[in-house]
Amino acid sequence: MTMQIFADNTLTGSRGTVVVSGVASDAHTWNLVFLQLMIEELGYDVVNLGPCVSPELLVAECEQHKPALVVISSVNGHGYQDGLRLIDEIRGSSELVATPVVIGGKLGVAGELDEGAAARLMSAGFDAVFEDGAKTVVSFYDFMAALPSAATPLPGRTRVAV
Ligand code: B12
Repeated sequence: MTMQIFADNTLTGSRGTVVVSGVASDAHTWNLVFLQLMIEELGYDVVNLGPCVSPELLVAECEQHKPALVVISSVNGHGYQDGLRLIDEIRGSSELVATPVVIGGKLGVAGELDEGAAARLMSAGFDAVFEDGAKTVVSFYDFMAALPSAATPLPGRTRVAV
């Protein structure tokens, strides 16, 4: 179990499990390692599924681990398309209808996604979209700080891109 000393010097046990995953077309790995280390520092146990994960495998792993959060990362430019396919599969599972799921990274081939594309990711079922930018990691920390530690649905979906 991960142990973490927070800024206020309180020592606490794991806040729950977070599944980190790449998308089907994406072979990049250091983004996933980075996210794992960052989320572990926040006191969560991380199941890192690695790159090139099919939607079917992701759903099966999430049903098994019942995570407090699922973090999808993609940097090869196809994250928007892959993300739409993947969130459809996740929300199609009766066990994962309310599980918080976020996506982030370099999601399009032409720089930052337009407003419409990010909104489509959220109306398809993502709880937040973290596009690459100077403040992305800070926004993600804020999001994590507000996250319930159990697999609890979030009150509403918001865009957290910068
Ligand atoms: C190393 C690398 C590779 C290696 C990967 C090896 C490996 N084992 O990972 C190899 C050579 C395999 C590779 C292949 C390709 N790559 Co490449 N690659 C890179 C490179 C140079 C570094 C990536 C890296 O490791 N960064 C370090 C990690 C820690 O940072 P990161 O990935 O940027 O992630 C950060 C953020 O994006 C953010 N983040 C990411 N995900 C998430 C999720 C959330 C929730 C949050 C909050 C934040 C977040 O946090 C991270 C830390 O700040 C980048 C260029 C660059 N300088 O970034 C190109 C880059 C990612 N690659 C690119 C491309 C196009 C490709 C290829 C398509 C090239 C080709 N034509 O074959 C293939 C794709 C293969 C595939 N099927 O995916 C493009 C993507 C462009 C785009 N998005 O539009 C980039 C940006 C290069 C470029 N400028 O054109 N690549």
